Amino acid sequence: LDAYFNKDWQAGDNEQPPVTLDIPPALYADLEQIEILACGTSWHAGLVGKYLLEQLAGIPTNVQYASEFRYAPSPLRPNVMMVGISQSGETADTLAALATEQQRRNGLDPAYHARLVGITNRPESSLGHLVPHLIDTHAGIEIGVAATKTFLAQLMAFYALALDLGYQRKTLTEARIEEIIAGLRQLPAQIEMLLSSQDGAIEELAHEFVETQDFIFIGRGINFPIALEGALKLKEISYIHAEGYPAGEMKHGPIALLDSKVPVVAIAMPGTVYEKVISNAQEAKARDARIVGVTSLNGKHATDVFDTLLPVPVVDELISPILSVIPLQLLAYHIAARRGLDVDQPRNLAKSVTV
Ligand code: F1P
Repeated sequence: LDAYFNKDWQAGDNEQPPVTLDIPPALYADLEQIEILACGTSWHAGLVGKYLLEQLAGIPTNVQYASEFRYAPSPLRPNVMMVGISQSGETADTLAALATEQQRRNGLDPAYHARLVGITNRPESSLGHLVPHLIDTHAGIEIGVAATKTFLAQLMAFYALALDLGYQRKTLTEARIEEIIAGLRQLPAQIEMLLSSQDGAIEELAHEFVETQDFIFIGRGINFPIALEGALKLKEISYIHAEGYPAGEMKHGPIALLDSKVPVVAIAMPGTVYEKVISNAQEAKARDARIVGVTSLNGKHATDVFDTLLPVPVVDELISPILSVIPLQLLAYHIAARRGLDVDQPRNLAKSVTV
């Protein structure tokens, strides 16, 4: 872990570690719960984080919208670690939620003291100054307003945190940690391959969706937040109405929306929930929806169900969100470009929401 994420990093094929994780062991002591606070895309990274922290480190984790939490914080509990995520490090809601939490815990029993951690690519930001402990994602600033590369980097921060906690709490074997890190190490090459092999195909595909008015994205498990993020990217930069759902929730309402005019993007990465997502995609196909599938090339039945395939390299399900989100980012980008929109400066959106 140290060799991959922090102090013992040896300069080699990369210039710096994927993230710098420098959390003192005292922050983990008697830890009972983690509260994640964020907005927008960072909130989606938090949802992936919840999955990792609960499944790998066995810590109950809540993900809260900072814009809600700041006015209605959860009841105080002891031994809670608060994790604020913000790529800009300047989002007012996230800063206010963290500051509120810090203040209301002041003067209480030490078990209730705020254990604040920030995740950002801008350690020099207000978030960097507010929190005593940072996971620096080294992602640089986002050129565009809509977060893309910093989202991948925020996910990496959660792999680092969950693996570190899982190691300390002995919920993970060393062999499993090594296996996951080996998978993470392959990501840069896999991302290069994905970008070079799929960018053109997705650009072509985007032509077919220029007039589309509604999209639905579905996913399960660790890829459910990626369905939310795919939908958000499309809203933010293409101005197309899009919703993300946990695939199993479709039958509880949203399925009524489906017809031939509403494409459904199904994130079906091979793993524990693959068959379930395929069956949800089949339900949508039976309602005449066009099905776009995000899957690895070895996904069984994929070609039967999906009208269009967005292939991603073969990857462990646990780290698949880092790859599965990329075709969705590209899709939003190319549809927006095709519509003649400014992908870097979408209307009504600010680089950092400071009010
Ligand atoms: C949060 C956020 C972004 C979104 C847009 C508005 O930003 O919701 O996710 O793309 O830029 O702000 P941050 O707290 O991660 O900087």
